[in-house]
Amino acid sequence: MTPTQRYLFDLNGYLHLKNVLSGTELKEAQDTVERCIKIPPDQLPHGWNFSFDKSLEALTMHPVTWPIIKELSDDKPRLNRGSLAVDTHEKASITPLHCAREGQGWQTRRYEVKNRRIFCNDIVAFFYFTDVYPGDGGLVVVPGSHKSEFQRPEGLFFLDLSDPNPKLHPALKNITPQAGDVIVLSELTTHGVLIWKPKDRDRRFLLLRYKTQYFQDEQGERYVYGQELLGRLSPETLELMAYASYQHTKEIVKHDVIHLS
Ligand SMILES: O=C(O)CCC(=O)C(=O)O
Repeated sequence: MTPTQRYLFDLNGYLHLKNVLSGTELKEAQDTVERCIKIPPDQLPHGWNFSFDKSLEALTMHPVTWPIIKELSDDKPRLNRGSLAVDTHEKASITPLHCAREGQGWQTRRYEVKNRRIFCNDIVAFFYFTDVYPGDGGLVVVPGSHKSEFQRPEGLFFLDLSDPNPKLHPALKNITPQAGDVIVLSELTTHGVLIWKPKDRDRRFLLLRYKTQYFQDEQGERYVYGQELLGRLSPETLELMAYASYQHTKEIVKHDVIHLS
């Protein structure tokens, strides 16, 4: 991580990285997503859409985000899931604010700073393929909440989850990425999703979830990898997805740039 990224992530609990994808990377990913969303969901491996094409699979270790994932996991990363999201105006409800501390066991998630590096054992990267403009809706976060020590008062932020135009509390921030941008978020940072308002555009992005390689995910059973999925992936990605002991160092973390073979 650069000193600026480290400062901002520590301050806010997330990073908004602009123009991460080159023009070619973005176009290839957009074309892939267009093809992928035409396939009936029951014919795609649930939660694993990133395996659909190398243009998406390569994003799991993109040269801009990979050093960040390595630092946050203290060089012990595991890709836990990679799914596409397409958000349209038809979803008529706000996704309530949530974070991994609530409902998944506050004891299980950590955010620490040690030896001038940040450690975080539950990370998500959102790769955006379409633009979000102020007023559209989409992701909202409570900046700084990854360090919050108090329970969030019930009903503080959203009272009516069907309201497409809620008045945002000043502690909330609506994030408006452009296509090619990436949001890296600690799952300890409280976040939710406003109703998507545009009728002529949707919000498309890839969610890549990372844990430490020795963290036993509470949803692991739901997302067992089928042979069909595993057969499509490159050895580097399979290594990224592998559980391993705390002592083990994966070959992929020794490199900042990974080429999928
Ligand atoms: O739709 C989004 O932008 C965020 C999704 C979300 O809340 C999550 O992955 O935990």
